Amino acid sequence: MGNILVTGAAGFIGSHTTDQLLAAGHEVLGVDNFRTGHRRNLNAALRSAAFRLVEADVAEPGVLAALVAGFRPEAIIHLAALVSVQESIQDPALNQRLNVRATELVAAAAEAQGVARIVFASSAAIYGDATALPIEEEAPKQPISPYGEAKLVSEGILLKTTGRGVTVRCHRYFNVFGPRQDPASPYSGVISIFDRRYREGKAVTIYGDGQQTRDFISVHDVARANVIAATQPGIVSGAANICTGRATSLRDIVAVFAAHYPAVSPPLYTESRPGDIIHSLGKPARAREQLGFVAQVPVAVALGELIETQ
Ligand code: UD2
Repeated sequence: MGNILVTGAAGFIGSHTTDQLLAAGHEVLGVDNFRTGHRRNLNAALRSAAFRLVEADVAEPGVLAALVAGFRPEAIIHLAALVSVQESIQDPALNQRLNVRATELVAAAAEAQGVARIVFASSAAIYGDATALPIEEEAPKQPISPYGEAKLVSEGILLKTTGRGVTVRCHRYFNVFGPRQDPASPYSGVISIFDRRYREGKAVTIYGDGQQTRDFISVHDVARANVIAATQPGIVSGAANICTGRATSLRDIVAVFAAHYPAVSPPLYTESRPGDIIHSLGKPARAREQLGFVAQVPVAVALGELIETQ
């Protein structure tokens, strides 16, 4: 079992990835600056002797190089990021620093110190408003936000290192949901917002008619894809969608919540959000071919688990 360094370990996807790595017997060094991550997400991990957590900013020059030199990881799973599309529009310089500069430092540290693999949190946001569904990896890349642009640029930076002995996997996550996702802003993932509203006994708001669909994928599946890419022998470099290939509408989501919370008032319907897309769906074939990854948790099951989570 190897040493794996996880950046953004205290975040939503990072903490689940850390939990699965530890369960599989790996030694994990987690790095987080707690800007949007939370120590409480790592409560379970922190009880493991195989886990160490360092508070540091990976966009700060020298930080990663020192950590990699000390820990000698065989893989870096780079999940630290500015995760809000909205914030990337408001503060493009911060987006550049946290989403591009940090990636350059990951690439440089990996290359200089012989790290065998990098797994990177890319996003379906790199495709922008895709016209043909399901979205294939070869589809046009026309990101419509600084966030999507930074993820696309980062893929390029990382894939350049592959010629120099590093295997790189770029994971284009679709709509990830599950426990520990932060519902803090109106632009947080819709399921995290709905979960909080139902827990509070309040009606949710649906923008539009609720027939819009997304390729919602459980964070448990996403974490498993990360573990496979970081640890399984024989993986080749490349980028792939991490999605289910199944469309779920907001009405489908609300139906599951409503069944669990019969006392909560029905949703309020209001105008669609400007710029909102109606349908998004990924094609999952390439992740299956290149990683042997197939999403396993049905959305209704993962939603039920989220609702039951304390
Ligand atoms: C956004 C981000 C994406 C990612 C994702 C989080 C953009 C362009 N994309 O995409 O990068 O961060 O969110 O999963 O910003 N909705 C409601 N009621 C609410 C909240 C949302 O009806 O209280 C609707 C929303 O208008 C949209 C759908 O739910 O039609 C999904 O919204 P989302 O923000 O979870 O996800 P998405 O795919 O629009």
